[in-house]
Amino acid sequence: MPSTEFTKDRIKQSILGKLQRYYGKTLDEATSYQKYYAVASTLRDQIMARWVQSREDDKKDGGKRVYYLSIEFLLGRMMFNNALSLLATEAYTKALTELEISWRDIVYEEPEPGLGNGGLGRLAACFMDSLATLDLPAMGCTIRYEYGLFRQKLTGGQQIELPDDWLQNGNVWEMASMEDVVEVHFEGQVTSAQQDGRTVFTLSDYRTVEAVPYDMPAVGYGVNRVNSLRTWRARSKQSLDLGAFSNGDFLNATKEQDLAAVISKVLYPEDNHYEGKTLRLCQHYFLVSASLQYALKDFEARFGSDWRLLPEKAVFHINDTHPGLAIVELMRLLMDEKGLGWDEAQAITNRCMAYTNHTVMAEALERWPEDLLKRQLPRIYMILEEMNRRLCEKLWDRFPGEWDRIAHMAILAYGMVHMANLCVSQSFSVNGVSKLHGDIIKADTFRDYAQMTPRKFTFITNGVTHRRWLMACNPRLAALITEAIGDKWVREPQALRDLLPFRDDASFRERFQIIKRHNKEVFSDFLTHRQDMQVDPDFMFDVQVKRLHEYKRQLLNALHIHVLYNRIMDDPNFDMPPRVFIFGAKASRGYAKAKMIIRYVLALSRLIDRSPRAKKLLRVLFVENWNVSAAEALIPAADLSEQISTAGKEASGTGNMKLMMNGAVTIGTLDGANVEISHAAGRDNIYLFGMNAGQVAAIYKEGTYNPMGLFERNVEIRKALTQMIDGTLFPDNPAILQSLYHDLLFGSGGGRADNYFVLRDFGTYSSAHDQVSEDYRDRELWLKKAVTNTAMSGYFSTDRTIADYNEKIWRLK
Ligand code: 26Q
Repeated sequence: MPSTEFTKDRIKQSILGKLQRYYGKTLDEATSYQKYYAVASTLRDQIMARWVQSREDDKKDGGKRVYYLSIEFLLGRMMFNNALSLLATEAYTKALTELEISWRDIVYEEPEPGLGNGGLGRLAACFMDSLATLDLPAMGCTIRYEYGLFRQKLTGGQQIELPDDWLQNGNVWEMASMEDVVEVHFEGQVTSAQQDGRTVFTLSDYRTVEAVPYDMPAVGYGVNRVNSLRTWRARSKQSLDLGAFSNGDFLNATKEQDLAAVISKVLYPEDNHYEGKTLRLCQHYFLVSASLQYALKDFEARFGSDWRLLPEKAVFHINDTHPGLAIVELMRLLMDEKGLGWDEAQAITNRCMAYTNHTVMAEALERWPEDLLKRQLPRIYMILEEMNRRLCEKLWDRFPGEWDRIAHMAILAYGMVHMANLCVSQSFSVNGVSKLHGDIIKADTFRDYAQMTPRKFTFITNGVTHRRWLMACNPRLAALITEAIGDKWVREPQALRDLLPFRDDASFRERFQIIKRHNKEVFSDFLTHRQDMQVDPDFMFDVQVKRLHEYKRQLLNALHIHVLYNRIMDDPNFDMPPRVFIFGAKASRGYAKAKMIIRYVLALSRLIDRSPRAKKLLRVLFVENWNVSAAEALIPAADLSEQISTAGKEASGTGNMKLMMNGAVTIGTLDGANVEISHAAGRDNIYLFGMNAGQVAAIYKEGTYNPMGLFERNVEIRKALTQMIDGTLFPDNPAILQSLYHDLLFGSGGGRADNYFVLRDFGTYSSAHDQVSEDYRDRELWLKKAVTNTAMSGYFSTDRTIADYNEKIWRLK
């Protein structure tokens, strides 16, 4: 890629030019935000030329492309990564230095697009980076939420949620494409008529929402390709109903506007949890209808109207079931708009759709009441009914008389639309996101389908982009690696393995350690800036950062901290390497138990801080408003990575990979991608504990688990749990954590006691931690483990993941 555009002097000139033209300001007069905007704009200029060229090339090329449909893209800030992809960081750093601007001053000015909840959304963002870098033609499609995931404040020992108004100062990276505006229709009535010997269905009296696309560039690293992330904004077709307006009926004059105004307003904050809200369904349909209409228009422009060619030219990837209505919408478009018959339309559709499952948790499986769908999307519902009828006929042939099995596999059953069954039955590919998860969906979640069409099922282990999660966020480690093994790993991350011999090189280990220490200091500064707190870089950083969820077991971590506190307080001779337990986690607004766990962690933090003795060895830090930027600051500083979900519940995990890449050692269960991490790093370089997925399933099935026995036998557990509710933590209101306590020992609301086996796994968890403390004292031993983890993390780059998707599923180029 030519990088001649980026001479220091030209960069300086264009930054000053932007400040003058956009704001009428000199460098001295400009605010930090204006400087940020000017710098970002100069990068955008460079991206633009490549972006246009990529589109032109793709038009001429006539190849296949993938549309990655996802209700979430958790992008994170883009300025620095775009500079990196343009190979321009060095030139920019020099230019900025001469202008007396530091990256740090302006980077924080960029609003973070938090258009996602957690793993699923962040994965989609990493995919965009690797797709472009591998030079694959792809378009990401999502919603341009006006408000992203809420901002979290921690006040009075608990979480409160504030709106994330990320667009208030505009978005330098987006470009509206007014020529691609489409209409999406809701509600209305379906009528049928005979036309040329076939039945034609039309929707009338519908409500119209316009979908306006805003594209953001996904810049390939060191290549010319720039792909688009298309974000759809909803707007009213006409701002006023003029008829109603002139009659003075102002309420109805703006009715149309109401639906339009809310569809792209806010991201639902639920992670791994399904709630059947009408607006959420409208968001899903809005996204898929707009995206598919565009895709078909693009196909027609390139290839005309031979729709049988579609599967060779386009593949639609359904990121979890949320965009699953794409299947039905494609059927509708092919039949109602393009005039195809059912059989032809379905054959094409089935060859165009691929589906990834991201969760096996029952409460996250998406199901919609049939009557809701029928009301909001009557034509879509009709097609679903017919699709289901034909599916059940086939199933009946295959499993005659097996009513239960067929109901379990059907799209419509007991008044609900089962999105997973829709996706599994109508896609040509279904994949899990780690080896273990792939096995579980085949053996359990989709067992009947897997028996019927085993070859449809596969797994592709997740990854993370090593450009954002190593090169950009940990530049010193990246430089050390390159100095040791050259820069091949940048394009071929599995070459990180060449680092392995260096674990036996004492001077390399020393430098690795110095960088880790430096990153801890940088993180402490970041924390000062962000929440006016500091953290001692001489402490071991023990990190659990992820959405707050019972299955992820932050409670197990907290309980262990509580026990450590008691050990320190009860035994004057107790000693351990000083450790700070760092949490970052948002809880969904309505998830009471998750919020209670946050209160417990914050209460422990206060309790420890009150004891001069305890706080010398033990601290608890909660990073407020956990997001991509916080992750970029903390992960390079982490020593220990907590991946402690109940086995069988975490489909993959991706934070585990980011931490491994940055030299953190994992303490974890054999769940999700931890299994593969332990194979890659080797048994000696990970701390495994707890039941495995098979044992969890067995004990669950037996139904004989009795946490009360553990409570009675284990003094440490008994003491900590008792203190949870005896006023030790909340002297003024000891009952605050009552239900947490009660759940662990007795269960609640029909749920079983300790449903996620916190007490059951406590013993082995605590022993694993004792081993961690012992090993951490042996600095050389620990560093060897850390280096090994970085060296073996290359497999977990999304460059490998995307190559696998392309080979097994998409077959682009
Ligand atoms: C569905 C319907 C209605 C409302 C909300 C939802 C919903 C929203 C978000 C369901 C699930 C999610 C998010 C799931 C998620 O993030 N799963 C994670 O995906 C990662 C990427 O594959 C995995 O690494 C994690 O293990 C998995 O938990």
